[in-house]
Amino acid sequence: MFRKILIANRGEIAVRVIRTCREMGIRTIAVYSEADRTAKHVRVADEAFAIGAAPATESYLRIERILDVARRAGAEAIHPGYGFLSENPDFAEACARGGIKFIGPPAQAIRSMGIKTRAREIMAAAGVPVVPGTPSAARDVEEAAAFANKTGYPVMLKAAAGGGGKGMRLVESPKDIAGAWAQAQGEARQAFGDDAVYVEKAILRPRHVEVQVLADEGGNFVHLGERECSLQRRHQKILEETPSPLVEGNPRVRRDLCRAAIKAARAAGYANAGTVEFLMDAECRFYFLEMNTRLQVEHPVTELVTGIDLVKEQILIAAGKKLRFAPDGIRFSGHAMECRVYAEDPRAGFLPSPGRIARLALPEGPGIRVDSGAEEGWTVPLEYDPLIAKLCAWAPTRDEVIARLRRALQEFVVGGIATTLGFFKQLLEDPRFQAGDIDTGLLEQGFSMGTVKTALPRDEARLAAMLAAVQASRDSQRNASELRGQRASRWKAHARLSIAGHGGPSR
Ligand code: MV4
Repeated sequence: MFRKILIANRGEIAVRVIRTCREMGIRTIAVYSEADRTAKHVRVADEAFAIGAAPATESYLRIERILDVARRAGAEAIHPGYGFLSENPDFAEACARGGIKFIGPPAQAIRSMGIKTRAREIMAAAGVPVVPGTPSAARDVEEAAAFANKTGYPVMLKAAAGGGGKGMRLVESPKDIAGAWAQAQGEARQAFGDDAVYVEKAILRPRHVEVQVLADEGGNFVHLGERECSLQRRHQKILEETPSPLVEGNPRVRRDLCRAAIKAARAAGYANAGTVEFLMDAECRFYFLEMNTRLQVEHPVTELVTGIDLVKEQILIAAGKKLRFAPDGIRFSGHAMECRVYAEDPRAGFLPSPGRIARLALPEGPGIRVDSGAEEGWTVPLEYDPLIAKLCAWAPTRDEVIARLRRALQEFVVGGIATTLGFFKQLLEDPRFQAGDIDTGLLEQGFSMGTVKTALPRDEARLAAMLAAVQASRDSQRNASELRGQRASRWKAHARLSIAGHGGPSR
């Protein structure tokens, strides 16, 4: 077993990985940027090393500096967390070259799943259902239009190098396809340096359902059930739960979905923890969307219903241990939900509100788990994703989880900055949400938090600049491969702000 692990990340996920390492008797090495000198993850680690200036490109994304610290400090393995370098195949390879174990999948699996058309191709060949679409990128708009005419509108244009909704355009009729094609291509080029675009039939009112898998390095696989992640805003997940209310009443769908996920992981040549994302339509037909080759933000809900520490399993797998679970050996119990509590102002179109946390009282008590890298008196840096805490709850039933979360939200106090706590209080009161009616349109349609009518503060230019900077840096944590997209993010941040300024959410 490893004696020392370096955590190449910050915030709540670094703290969370450090906790498991400590339980396993493994020493932990933190790295930190200038903006994180006083951060919690630095204090709770056994050792900590400065790696550069505040921007992620100068610190958390610096492969050589991080490997240098690992060598100097004697780390045998690196846990990348999520975002930053976690899905960078070059980093995984650099670790291997440096004789340091990357706690994650083989570089080849990261690389092939990172190219969305390649991932689709692999899954289709393996018999995993994929959305009907062009097998690879369309050559030109004529080829895209030909596909659309054949399958029928609406269709979705997507960046081949993309993922996570960047460079994506819904096209409802033939007259719109030329414009949408140019937009998708332009956005893809700016965001990924690659303008390849492919076409899929659009799934209407889809749900996002994903399956957690574990694989050891000897080719054994197990699934840990599904997570419902349909509540999103601008492709950012807001609240996740397991089991999915939609899948729950449908054991055959669950069985097929989880089998498809294992088939997908096998086809990807996978090892370690991963997630297979699916789109699900109203009839519970499901289609492979992408595979996330990392530990995900929302992994705690799976931990709460299985009792399995996913980080511990990741470390055991990386150390060459065989999976400890039989294919049908996982016991699932009760229901779990996660609210991502952000330093954002829902009344100002979810504008980031970094600043000093003057007061912080975290909820506790039965069935509550809070993963946080924030502390009272600490200033949320504006350079990174402004997540303050993941508020998670477990209870025997979904209704009880909701009641528990509502209680916990009342206990949760954050003073000094705006947060999304009030937004969650309203969401959890919503009868549609309570009924499990959480298709992806809920947040964009009727459910509002005063975002529609509240005027934005006057100093638009200053706000736009701040929003753009924050958005660019949080993108770099959410998906390092999107780093090249900072210019695009800035452009989009302006676009979003102006849309919000005209009185409503953009989708
Ligand atoms: C789609 C889709 C409809 N049809 N693909 C892909 C990335 C993800 N962030 C959004 N994606 C979608 N891909 C086809 N062929 C609709 C979405 C989508 C979505 C999917 C699940 C949950 C929320 C969503 C919000 C907007 C768009």
